[in-house]
Amino acid sequence: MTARTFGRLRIECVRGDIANQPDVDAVVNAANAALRPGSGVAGALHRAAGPGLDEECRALAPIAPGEAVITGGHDLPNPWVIHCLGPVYGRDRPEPALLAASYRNALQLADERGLESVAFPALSTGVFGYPMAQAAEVAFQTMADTADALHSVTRVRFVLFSEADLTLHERVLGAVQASRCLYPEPPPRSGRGV
Ligand code: AR6
Repeated sequence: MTARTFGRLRIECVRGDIANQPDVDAVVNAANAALRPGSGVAGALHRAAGPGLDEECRALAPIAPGEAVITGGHDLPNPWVIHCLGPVYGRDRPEPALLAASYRNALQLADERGLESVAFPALSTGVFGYPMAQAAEVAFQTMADTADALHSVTRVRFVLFSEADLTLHERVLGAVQASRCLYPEPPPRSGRGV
C-alpha cells in the first residue's frame, strides 16, 4: 500500500475488491447510465449490496457522463455508495474533462454528506476503455486540485484489481505529487548578500 498527502487529503492505493472495503464511509460505483447492475465494479457492488440497491437506484436514473449520485449501501459494509458514470473512451468527449468531473462530483457529494473516507475504483478503465495511465493521471490531478475545497473528506482510497494496475497507479500518484512539490524546502541562500 502506498499513500501520499495533498494538504489535508491522504490518497492511498491498494490492491483489492471495491466490494470489500469495510473501513470507508462510501464506495464508488463505476455505473452505467441506467444505474443497473452490470459487469465489473457495478456487478460486484450490486451483488454484495443486494436487491435494495437496485430498487433505490431506479428513482435516480438516468445519469449523464461526469454526473454522480449517492445511495445507501444496503447489504454492503459501507453506509453509502456513490454512483459515477465515467466517459466511454472514444465516444463521450472531451474524455479527460468528463472523467475529472466524475471524480470531482463524487468527492463533493461525499463532502456535502460529511463523510470522512471514500474508496474509488479506476473509473472508465474497464468496459469503457479509457487507457489506464491517462485515466490515473486525470484521477490524481483532480483529487489534488479538489483537496483544498474539501472539509470532511480526508481519506481517499484507490482500489485496484491487479498488481500491474496497482504498480501503475503508485507510479502515477508519485509523479503527480512530485510535480506539485518542486520546492518542498525554501531554496538555500546564496550567502553573497544578493
Ligand atoms: N474491485 C475493484 N476494481 C474492479 C473490480 C472490483 N470488484 N471489478 C473490476 N474492477 P468497469 P467502467 C476494475 O468495467 O470501465 C459495467 O458493466 C477493472 O479492472 O467496472 O467504468 C457498468 O455497468 C477496471 O480497471 O467500469 C458500465 O456499463 C475498473 O475496475 C460499465 O461497465 C473499471 O472497470 C462501466 O465501465
